[in-house]
Amino acid sequence: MKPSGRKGLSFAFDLIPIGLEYIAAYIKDTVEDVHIIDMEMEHRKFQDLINLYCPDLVGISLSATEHNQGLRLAKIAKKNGVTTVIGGYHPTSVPDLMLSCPQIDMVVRGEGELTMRELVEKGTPENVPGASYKKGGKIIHNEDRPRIENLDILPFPARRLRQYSYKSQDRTTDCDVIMMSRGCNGLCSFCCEPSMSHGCLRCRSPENVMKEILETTEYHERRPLSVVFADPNFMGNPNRVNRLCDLLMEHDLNIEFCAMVRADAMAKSPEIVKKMCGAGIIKFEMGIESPNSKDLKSTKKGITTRVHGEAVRNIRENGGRAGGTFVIGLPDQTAEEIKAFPTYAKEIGLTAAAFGIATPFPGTEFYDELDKQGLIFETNWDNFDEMHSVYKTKHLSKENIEEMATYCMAKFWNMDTFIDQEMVFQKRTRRKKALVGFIRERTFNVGFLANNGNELQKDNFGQHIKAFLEAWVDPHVEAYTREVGVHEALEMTRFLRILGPQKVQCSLSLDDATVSFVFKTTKKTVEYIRVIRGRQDDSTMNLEVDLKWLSEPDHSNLIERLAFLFSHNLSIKRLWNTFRLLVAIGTEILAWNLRKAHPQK
Ligand code: B12
Ligand code: SF4
Repeated sequence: MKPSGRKGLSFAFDLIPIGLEYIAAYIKDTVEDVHIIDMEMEHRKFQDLINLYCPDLVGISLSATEHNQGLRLAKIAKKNGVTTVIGGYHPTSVPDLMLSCPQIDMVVRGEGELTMRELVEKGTPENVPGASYKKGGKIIHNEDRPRIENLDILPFPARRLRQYSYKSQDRTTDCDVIMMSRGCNGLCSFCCEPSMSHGCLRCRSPENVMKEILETTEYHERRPLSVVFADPNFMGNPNRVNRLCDLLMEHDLNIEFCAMVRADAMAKSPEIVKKMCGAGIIKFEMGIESPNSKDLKSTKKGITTRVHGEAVRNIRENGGRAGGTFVIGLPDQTAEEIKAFPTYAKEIGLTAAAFGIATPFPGTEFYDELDKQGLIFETNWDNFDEMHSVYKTKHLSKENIEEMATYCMAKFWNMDTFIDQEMVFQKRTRRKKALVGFIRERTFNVGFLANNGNELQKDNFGQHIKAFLEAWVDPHVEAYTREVGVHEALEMTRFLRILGPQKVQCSLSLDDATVSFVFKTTKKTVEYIRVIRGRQDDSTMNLEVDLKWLSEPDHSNLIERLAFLFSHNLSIKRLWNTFRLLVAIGTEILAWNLRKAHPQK
């Protein structure tokens, strides 16, 4: 079982419980029946599933944010007399805490395949390496199970047992997860990997991975696919990645891969980066963490800021997406330091960035240090999601840090970043993206931000939206779009011809706070995009968006909202301009749909 509860990045796409699929594949032949239930995707109640499947054993996979939901599921299982076992990064770090709950019978520490098989075969946890359990009111921890050194012995994850259709952010493309390696040789103080894999990285053979990729494409009936390599450190063995790229290039696959990589590896191997982008591995997530050497040192990241720029350059030159994650709210960071993060992210050329709040997960060095000093105040595991502040820092309050996270996100994710993404995208595809495709992607971004924001600050959403609006006002957007030319990044020739010379103003407001995006167009170009506080008087047409809508997902008053959107265009001239805008958009949508129906044209 995977408990429900989306957090952070999982609002962007569905999370596939690949660990459970690995275990299911490994025990399939020793049990009568095995089912994988993902409560995030499941519509039936757990009690109904128990009645349906009558399980002897329920295994639950947990990360910290799933602690509460996992215990709830275990309680229901236990009430039905079913034995419970849990595993994953979180229980591996806190087996005693988990076993202190009456509904948990066993914990599997570390990799689960071999331990789970032995458990179901023996029918008892006694003397099963890697298992912790209770006996006579006492908690027993069996010896650790040695790591699986040769990952090629593992059967591929049991995708055929999947009951759900997992999708990527656009909700139309299938997505999947593949692991080339396990573990990481990094020692970052905030990461669970050092305690999970003890600094040991093991890699599958590229041939074995390729076989799984081909099987996965068959599973998805050769539909376009978005695949995340879930390796914590994908470039940990560059030679094997190099060979995998050779194998990938022998096939004509419609797959876009994403990988989590260390910046130093990407800086060191420009040739392999080039090859990866050529082979379809085009999206990268790097732990940039901070522009300050003191933070990189205190977190034991083991890299210098010098490699940041080099890594990003190597990816951009080949048209890849250079994504970076930052850690904000470290114990001695100040507001000024954090405010500089998004600017640094743009300076080094990242085309995607996330700003997570430093979170002490049990099992990490970071947790031990803060716990020793009694600084962790949060007791609800739901909030250990890198989006909430959970411990006391020297200079900033919880509210300050959470608002900083919003500020950084808004400062980075502005129109200049979106256009920059398209300019890099063109290097690889040699074509401009269609305007409709671009707008569609932005609506997914808004959905992601709204979901994330609603989740992050349920009671404080308005305050965060206002911080967002404030951060968006940035003269750099106008300077950048004047220099680059939005029409150079997007295919909009026909659109501009129909729309003509305009100053389209799109105003976003919440209560008394308003920010406007002004798009200045000619018949052939977009001269600039300007972001201003308030409204500008000389626009030729206005679009009005009330951001209260974001916290009200109910679309029953759609007509009312559409009327409000165009409500500031009541003169004949403005109505005519609005009409031109609607015709221009309508024509683009029609062309987009025709192209999708007849891609060869
Ligand atoms: C890939 C990955 C992701 C991907 C997931 C892709 C997918 N599956 O679709 C993405 C990028 C989406 C992601 C998102 C997040 N992640 Co993440 N992620 C990872 C990473 C790199 C690898 C995890 C993985 O897939 N391992 C491979 C599989 C095979 O292993 P596994 O699932 O652990 O399962 C094995 C064992 O744990 C065990 N096991 C697991 N479950 C069970 C159950 C039973 C019954 C048994 C017996 C055994 C068992 O057996 C399995 C097979 O050996 C880790 C580690 C890292 N260094 O960063 C972080 C990590 C898991 N993520 C983490 C976090 C915090 C997050 C986010 C909250 C980040 C954010 N702010 O958005 C979100 C969470 C989203 C959510 N839960 O809603 C933390 C979790 C910390 C903790 N203690 O809980 C980790 C450990 C990183 C860290 N900070 O150290 N993540
Ligand atoms: S490099 Fe990444 S996966 Fe490795 S220890 Fe550091 S944060 Fe964890």
